[in-house]
Amino acid sequence: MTIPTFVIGIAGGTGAGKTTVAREVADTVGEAVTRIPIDNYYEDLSHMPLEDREEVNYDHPDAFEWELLVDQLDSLLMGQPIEMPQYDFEIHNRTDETVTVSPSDVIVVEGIFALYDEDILDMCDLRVFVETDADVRILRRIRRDVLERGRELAGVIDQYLSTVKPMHEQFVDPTKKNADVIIPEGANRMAVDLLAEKVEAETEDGPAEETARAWEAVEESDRT
Ligand code: UZR
Ligand code: MG
Repeated sequence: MTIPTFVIGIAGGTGAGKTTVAREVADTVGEAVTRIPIDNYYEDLSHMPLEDREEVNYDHPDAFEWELLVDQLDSLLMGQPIEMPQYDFEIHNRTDETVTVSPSDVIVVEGIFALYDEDILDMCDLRVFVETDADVRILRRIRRDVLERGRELAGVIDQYLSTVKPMHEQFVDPTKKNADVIIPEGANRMAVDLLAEKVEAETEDGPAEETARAWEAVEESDRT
C-alpha cells in the first residue's frame, strides 16, 4: 500500500520568508520533498515586448497560469513526472527551459497566492500563511530585487507602492483566512520543526502498512 502524497501550501506577502520556510522544512524532514514555486507559473508573456512586460501587474492573481499549475500538480499526485516551467525575473518572462520534476511523498507549493485558488486549496493537506511585518518584508524585497533581480532602487519603491502593497491588501492578505496555521516572522525554528513533525507523522508508515508488510514477510518465509 502506498502512502498518498502530502501537499503543503505556503502563502504570505512578498519577502515574508515563504521560500525559506519551504526550504527549511524540506531540509528538516527525512522524506524527499518537491518544491513548486508558483512564480514559475506566471503566464508566458513571450508575445509582449519587454517594455510592456515591465508594466504588467505581477501581484494580481490573473498574472498566473492557474490551469497549468493545477494540471501539473494533478499529474504529480497521480504519480506522473512533470516539465515545470522556469521563470526569469530579470526579463519578466518564462525561460525556454523546463525542469523535470518527479513525483514524491511530499510537495510544497509556495507563493504569494498559494492559498488563493480553490482547486489548489483542495489539493493541499496543510495550508500555511507566513505573516511578517510589512516593514521587514519591504526591506528584504529591496535587498533581493536590487542585488539578485537586477532592479533599480527607484523602480522597486515605485512598484511596491503602485502594485505590491495594494494587491497584497486586496488579494494576498485575505487568503490568511484559508490557512490552517499562521506562522510569524518566516522561518522561526519552532514553526519549521512543528511543520516537519507533522509531515513526518503524515508520511511515515502507519500501523496498517506495517502489519501488511509483516504479513508479506511471513508469507514469504512460508514459501521458502
Ligand atoms: P515573492 N515579480 C516581479 O517583480 N517581476 C516579475 O516578472 C514577476 C514577479 C514579483 C511580483 C511579486 N511583483 O510581488 C513577487 N511585482 O514577484 C512575488 N511587482 O514573488 O513571493 O518571491 O516575493
Ligand atoms: Mg520567495
